[in-house]
Amino acid sequence: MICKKLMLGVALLLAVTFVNAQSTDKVDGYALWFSNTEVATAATHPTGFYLEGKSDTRAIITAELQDGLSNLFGTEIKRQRKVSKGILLLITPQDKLAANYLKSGELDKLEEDGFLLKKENGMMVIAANTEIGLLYGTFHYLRLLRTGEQFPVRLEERPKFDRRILNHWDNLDRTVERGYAGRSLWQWDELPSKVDERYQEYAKANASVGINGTVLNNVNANPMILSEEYLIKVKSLADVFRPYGLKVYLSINFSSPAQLGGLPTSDPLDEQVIEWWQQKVAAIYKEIPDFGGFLVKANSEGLPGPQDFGRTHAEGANMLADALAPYHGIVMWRAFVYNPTEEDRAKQAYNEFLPLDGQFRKNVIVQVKNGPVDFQPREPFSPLFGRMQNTTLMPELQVTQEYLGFSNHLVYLGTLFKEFLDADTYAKGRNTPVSSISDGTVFKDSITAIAGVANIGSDPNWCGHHFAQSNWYAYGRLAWNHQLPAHKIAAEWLKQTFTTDQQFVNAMSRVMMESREATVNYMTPLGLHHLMGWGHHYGPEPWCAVPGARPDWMPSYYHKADINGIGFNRSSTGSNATAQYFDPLKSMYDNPQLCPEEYLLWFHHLPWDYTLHNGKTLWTELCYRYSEGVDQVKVFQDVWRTMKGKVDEQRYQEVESKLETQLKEASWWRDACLLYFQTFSQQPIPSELARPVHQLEDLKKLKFDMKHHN
Ligand code: BDP
Repeated sequence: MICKKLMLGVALLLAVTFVNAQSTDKVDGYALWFSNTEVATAATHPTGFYLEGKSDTRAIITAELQDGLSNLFGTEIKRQRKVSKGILLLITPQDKLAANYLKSGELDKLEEDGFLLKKENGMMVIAANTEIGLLYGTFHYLRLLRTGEQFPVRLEERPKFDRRILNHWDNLDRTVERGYAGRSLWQWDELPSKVDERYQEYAKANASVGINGTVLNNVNANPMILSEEYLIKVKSLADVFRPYGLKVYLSINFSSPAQLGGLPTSDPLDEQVIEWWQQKVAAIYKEIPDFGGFLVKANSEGLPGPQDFGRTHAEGANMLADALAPYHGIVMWRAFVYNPTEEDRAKQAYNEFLPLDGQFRKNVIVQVKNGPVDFQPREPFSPLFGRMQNTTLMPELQVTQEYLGFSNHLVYLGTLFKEFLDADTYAKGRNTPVSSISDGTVFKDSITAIAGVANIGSDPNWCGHHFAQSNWYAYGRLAWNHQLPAHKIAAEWLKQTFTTDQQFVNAMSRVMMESREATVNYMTPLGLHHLMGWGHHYGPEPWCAVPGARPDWMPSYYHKADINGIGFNRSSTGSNATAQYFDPLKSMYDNPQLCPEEYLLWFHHLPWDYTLHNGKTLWTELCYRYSEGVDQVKVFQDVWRTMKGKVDEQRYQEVESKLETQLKEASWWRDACLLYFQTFSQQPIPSELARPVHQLEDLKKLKFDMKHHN
């Protein structure tokens, strides 16, 4: 308790530091979307706030309100001992005063995490069924103030997904797989004796956008995470996160019974193995009574799994699910599986999982990446969504920019997430988008969930690029409400992170909204994908051919460029991946004339002089798209320059320098791809477009140094 009080004290101190930092013009981004402390003049301020009782969560609410309101209104606003007119009242049905301020059944629809904001009897009221709901309501109110909105007359909010989870791909040695913001936040060597105050800031940031779960370690899991030594460390993190409503989950290695427990096998049907897991789960819950469950990557990219013992994914998942069920734990079983076979990689997860539909326990959720390949700048949605109708599915989005310029490129992913969530699957006729397939609307799943692979590290600004914070933010906001428009989230984030200056917000939200499309243009336009270098996944290497490497890890597997044309024929005359979709998508995707151009080369191999809808040939259009991508980044740079003075100097300079890198690398992508594909198309780059600034031979010699990007 003393320790918690101390931590809260530290949090308060930090909050004060943020205000000061702003005024000295040095803002390193540590304060995330709490950076902007402009005074909320437009809103009426409460005379104080009232909330009953004591608990860790109530203490957090008190500190957030006391700080937040006092900073925003420039006058001290305190917790009061009595309810009076003009006050902000926070209340749950368990509170003593509930009967006076809540009608019976008023909060029924809000479930556990929802909240109600209402104006009543001259008071502003935040009500929720749980303390965590109150905390979410508090953050929502503060967000309204920070974004210049009024307290609503009545607003009910309830999350679309029950579990809104971050997946950290963090290793126990503090390296981060596909992490570009320093080292892992988790200082395993210091835990549990030293608990860094940053963990609390992390939990706060998550709670402020409604994220309520975190998988601490990499899906390529080290069995050691389940050792007694590490479980004590995990417990200490869970204790910090609990009052923020953030549950801890772990990635497990399927062969832990053998590797950690010393058993002769990890066969999921073996009695000893079953018992080993039961005991392990019991030991976890003894330390962490609200532990969330396991995330499992099995029989994927060389990791062990049930198939090593002739068992199915369902048998493996169910064994773990049975061990977790008595404690209400869940298993998130990943569908990211593919092998170097003759079969198109994009079809494999579907082929492997669909036959298992209906065989999973109720507390198993199959976690499916948004696209059928792997987090490319653009992919169509995975056809498992909508097809697997008797299994709970959860989307896995990638917040970290593995294939989108790491933390060097400004790429707002709100638009990518939305494109996926809004994509109509046609599983039950028109208007059955991925979002309603996975949020329980269409299939009435008992648990609903969504995951985002985190982009967070030990860098002072958490995400490496100041604008990459917006992707963490947008993921959380969409996990809460996938109906929010991407531009609204961008504007919200800009206002809270920088300034509410309308010119700034308008201009920079336009940049953010265009940024992902620009990246698709300069990296992988018209449905191209997987053109990056091997291993690091950073720069362009469409020519990459590593002797002995798996063909499905090489770009040529995907672009299939030759003198006849370019693209992967996944139509009925090719791999027939189009058949995995429901009609009308199936027939649209199957026909190059009807296929949306953004997926053209995903589904078709077409001649260089194939005519597109705008009358240009495929080769010419590729040249245009690549050039447009570069031009878009130039515009982003110009717009940012006009923002000088509107934001603090430190973040201004840091973003400016990242944009310079992005521009350089956008033209690197354009030149590499166009010059390489030109060796097949044998056609000139249209004279009206900028000339390449590189030589193909020089680009091929470039060696990418990962050290500078971690
Ligand atoms: C790929 C990453 C790899 C991950 C894998 C996964 O390149 O590092 O381990 O996905 O999701 O995107 O398991």
